[in-house]
Amino acid sequence: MPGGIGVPTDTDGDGRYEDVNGNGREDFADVVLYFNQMGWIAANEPVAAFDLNGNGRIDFADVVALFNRL
Ligand SMILES: [Ca+2]
Ligand SMILES: [Ca+2]
Repeated sequence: MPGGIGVPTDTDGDGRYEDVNGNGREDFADVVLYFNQMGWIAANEPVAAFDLNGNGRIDFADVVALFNRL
């Protein structure tokens, strides 16, 4: 993803990519990148893989959900 380090990874095996920037762990940079690339994610990635709160779309609530995991 633009601005990322590597391929996003699923750090806990739940089928969602919490490690958005692909550096191998969940960190604040993932929250920032998710926020900055929300439109890109919605357009280019499978929604289910990045819909962290499970409401069926890529939205700001997912950024909050990601932040709350830290
Ligand atoms: Ca990360
Ligand atoms: Ca969502």
